Amino acid sequence: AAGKPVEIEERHKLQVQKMLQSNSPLPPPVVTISQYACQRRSTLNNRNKIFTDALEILAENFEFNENESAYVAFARATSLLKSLPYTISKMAALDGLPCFGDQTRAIIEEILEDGVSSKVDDLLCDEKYKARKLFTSVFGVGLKTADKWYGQGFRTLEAVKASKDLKFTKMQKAGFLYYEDINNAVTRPEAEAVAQIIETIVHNYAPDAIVTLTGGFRRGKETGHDVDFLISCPETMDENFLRKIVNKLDFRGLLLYYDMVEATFEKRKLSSQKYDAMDHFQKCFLILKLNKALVKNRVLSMSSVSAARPTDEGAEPEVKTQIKDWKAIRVDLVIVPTQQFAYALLGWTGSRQFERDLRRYTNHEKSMILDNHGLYDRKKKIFLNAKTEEEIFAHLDLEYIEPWERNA
Ligand code: DCT
Ligand code: MG
Repeated sequence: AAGKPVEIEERHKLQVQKMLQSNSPLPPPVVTISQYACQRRSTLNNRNKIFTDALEILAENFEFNENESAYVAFARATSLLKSLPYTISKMAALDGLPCFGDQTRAIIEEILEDGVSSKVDDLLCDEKYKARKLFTSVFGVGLKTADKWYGQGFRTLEAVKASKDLKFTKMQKAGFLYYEDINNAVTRPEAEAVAQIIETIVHNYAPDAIVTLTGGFRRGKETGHDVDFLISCPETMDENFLRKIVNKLDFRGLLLYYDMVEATFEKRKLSSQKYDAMDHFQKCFLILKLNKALVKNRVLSMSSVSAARPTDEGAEPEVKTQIKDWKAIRVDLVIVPTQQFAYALLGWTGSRQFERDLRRYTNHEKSMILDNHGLYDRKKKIFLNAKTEEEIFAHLDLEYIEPWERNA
């Protein structure tokens, strides 16, 4: 039956029980594995990486092709594997587990037999897939633009940049300018250095404001593609608050790019919410110039030393070495009213799959609607307040899942 955790097969159960018993002297309860990521604990210790890496690549390609049902099937199978406390070593280990269909099973079977998936190998050599990956790796380039460039015959970033016919948005220009830095994962010490800067500026204007690091770093990840912050304030915040912060960053020479998105208050379409519909909070997508000297435990590498080009053709080819002492970092700042903070924190902590399943569970199992602003009970026709994430899980009759267990 949909929604009920699927009972796993007997020998499987014994395997899981043995693992649980090693930590606890009590006999464990009957082990069931839910089809919903929000009813599983998924730490960063992924014991099935060989399978999830392959399935994730295939899932991404289905997403590119807008094959929603195949994408969902592959994303759910991937996520389930990430939650297992053991490595899949034979096909029988999948018996009784939810979230697997013929297609995902076939991939796992091939990897068990050959160590690789031929579908993945083929895809990694596929012209269109490679171009889509490459082009969407530029900040500001989405699938539509990537496909347009591919359709026009472009295959490399050099060719795109050199084209005289293409027009780029302000965002894409920044994406090309800081391409290397942005595609180099942000490390935790870098995220902490950014947090220091943001906190200092925020507290300068509002001593009571709270700056919370969220996204992947809150889930315990050591690296990320950006740094996500929620900013909330007990008092009503001045509507120019975010602008003041951005101006201050600019004044201090730390602002390389920004895109301010104003809060929208239109009536929410409660029934037709898509999982990745963004929220209505005022936010700013930034690229900051982070001084490397501010990063603790930094490793000095040769890549930070670049030769400066002579400025004009006729000049002596004087070779100067200049140390680039900063790194461009993608940062998201979101302004959140205190009453909605717990919901925003739950939404922005992720992972994407955890959020999707949390909303699906809420909708299908509880007849409620969850988004980054609140929780609506469709039967009682009321919004449910929550001060903490724990209270939201309780409203949903879910066991609390810690942020580091949400790496679904
Ligand atoms: N989010 C979401 N749906 C989206 C985009 C984001 O629910 N379509 C949520 C989940 C994660 C959070 O917002 C932050 O988004 P990202 O920064 O894209 O994800 P991340 O987990 O922080 O990944 P990374 O570590 O690469 O930054
Ligand atoms: Mg992030």
